[in-house]
Amino acid sequence: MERSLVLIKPDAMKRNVAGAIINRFEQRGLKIVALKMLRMDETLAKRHYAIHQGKPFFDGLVKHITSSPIIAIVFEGEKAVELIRKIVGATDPAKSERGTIRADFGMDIPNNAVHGSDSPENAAKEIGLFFVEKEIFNY
Ligand code: IDP
Ligand code: MG
Repeated sequence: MERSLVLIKPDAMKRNVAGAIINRFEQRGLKIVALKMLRMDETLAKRHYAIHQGKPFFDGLVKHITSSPIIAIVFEGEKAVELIRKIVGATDPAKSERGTIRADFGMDIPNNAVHGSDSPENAAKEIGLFFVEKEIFNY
């Protein structure tokens, strides 16, 4: 079984659609094995988005992700990383396929409702930023 990290981003939190978004993943057979609500600080945001350091949108990205509490979730399932990216849709909600989370809940590129890890390697790294192993359940 594979694990991946999902973040419900501040724009979705502020629009009260976290539950509706989490439901999308559960409906596709993904199991919640860890979950917490937290407000990311600048240090955590910069670590989580380290790959984008130096890009023109980096500062805005950090500002957005730290602008309200978020929900961090570890989902487990068969090919969880790839399946979650499919359920989430393209980065730009305007270009996301119909029925994806970003097409249905995203507003624009910065406010695209969710984060999903892009590879099993990055998923493991990202999960480690938010959770210790004893917070992740086997059931
Ligand atoms: P992803 O979330 O689909 O994996 P990434 O390229 O990893 O997309 O970018 C991380 C996040 O940074 C995106 O979800 C989006 O919110 C934001 N972002 C990406 N590209 C841009 C941009 O060109 N302008 C503003 N924000 C961007
Ligand atoms: Mg990404």
